[in-house]
Amino acid sequence: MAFRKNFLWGGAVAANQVEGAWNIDGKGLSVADVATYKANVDVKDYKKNVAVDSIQIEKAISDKSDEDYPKRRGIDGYHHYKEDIKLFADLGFKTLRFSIAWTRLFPNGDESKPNEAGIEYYRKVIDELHKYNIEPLITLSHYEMPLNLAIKYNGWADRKIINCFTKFAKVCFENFTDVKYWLTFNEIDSVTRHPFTSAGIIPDKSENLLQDEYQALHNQFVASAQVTKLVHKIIPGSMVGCMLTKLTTYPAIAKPEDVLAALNKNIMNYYPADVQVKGEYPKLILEYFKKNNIQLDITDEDLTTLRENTVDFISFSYYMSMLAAGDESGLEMTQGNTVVGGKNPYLPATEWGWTVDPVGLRISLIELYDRYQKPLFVVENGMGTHDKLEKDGSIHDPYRIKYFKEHLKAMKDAVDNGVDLLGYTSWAPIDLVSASTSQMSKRYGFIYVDLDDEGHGTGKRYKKDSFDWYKHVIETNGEEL
Ligand code: BGP
Repeated sequence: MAFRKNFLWGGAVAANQVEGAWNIDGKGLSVADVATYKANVDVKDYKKNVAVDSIQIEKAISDKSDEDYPKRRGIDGYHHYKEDIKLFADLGFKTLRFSIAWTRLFPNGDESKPNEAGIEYYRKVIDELHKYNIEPLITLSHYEMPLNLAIKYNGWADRKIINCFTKFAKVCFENFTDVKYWLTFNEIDSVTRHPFTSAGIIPDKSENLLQDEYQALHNQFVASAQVTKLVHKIIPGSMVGCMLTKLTTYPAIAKPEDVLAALNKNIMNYYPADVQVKGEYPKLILEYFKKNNIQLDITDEDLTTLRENTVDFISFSYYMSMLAAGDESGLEMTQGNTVVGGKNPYLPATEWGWTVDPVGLRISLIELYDRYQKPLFVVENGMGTHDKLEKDGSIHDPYRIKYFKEHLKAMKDAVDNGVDLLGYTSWAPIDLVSASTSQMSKRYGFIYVDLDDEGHGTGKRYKKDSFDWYKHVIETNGEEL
């Protein structure tokens, strides 16, 4: 069986990793603007390592330069959007997944009126995409909430943010009625892994961090359901997806204790999708809350909103898989996508330690489809590597072609198994600043951007060898990989 005829091939980026222009045209500070360069994320204490504390935030606010804050620079996509979209059109993209920086529309997040310059900017981006028949796929929240809301309310831990977000989303829907596909929260499950980046929670301000994290997640579920209702009303025919980090976990060995450990990890990974797809909390999760003394503020109205406004499709990122064991002391640990888990001896890994597991993508697709029976969308998948720009302007990246070839083959196999797949957007079609480490040298693109970790370079865009390869894949609708 082949990919559907109107399969949405494309790529995915996020505003805070691409745009730069952190203080241009009225944009306010976001949580991404205080993130510093961290090349060496410690595997042992990953969560602590990616945390941002009050002292760092204060320092960042008083620092008006972009020197220590790579996401303030991005790849200056804000000023290069026409050139970049033209390159995406040249790749044959049917869709581009990108996010709208909340702080361009509401610099502090709680103003009563939006910043018109922000709306105008995204209007131009959407028009440019439509010029090439590229369907926008917009993420409303991708690790870039207003810093002001983090400081004032401890982010999403406070349910007041639900209305701030709904107001922002409403402005997007009313101004961009020609956009059909929307995602609410990028990797919504990541709130419990990096609460500041994902939900604006400043850990040193939390009296009960675990409870704040799950409350924030709940508030995001409600906000997501609320805006789903809104967009269905404002844009008839629109489609909303939840977005999950697919962290596929295998048992280290066939020992039942290890199987149980993997099962529990997978259940925790699935539950945000359960809530958004089925419209209610799974019983096992409610039991987990009880056992861990997590007392959430969940109103009857929240439960109705969740039940009545489930998502239309399920989107997810997939990069790697991990191992779990009943007793993890014997496991070699490795890092993956904002997570640490057991290293699989049967799989190769990237320079950053993320395992490469194409079959895991097939497994994930089958599991998700079997569990939910809803259309799926792979909205992130790719491999971060060092690339070399040759003197003649070429970049030879056979490893990237190999990675994508294997993953697309696995995806095809899943479709052949009967999975209903809407599309695929690679992460990321163009080099950008890494979410976890803020490195520029961790490159994902088919398009090379001449900038280094310090932001030095011409900023010029070059096509890598993988560019023509992916273009051909799209041309043949994945028939020829
Ligand atoms: C996902 C994020 C992206 C992206 C990607 C790769 O978790 O949604 O924003 O960056 O991972 O991660 P990194 O940039 O840390 O290599």
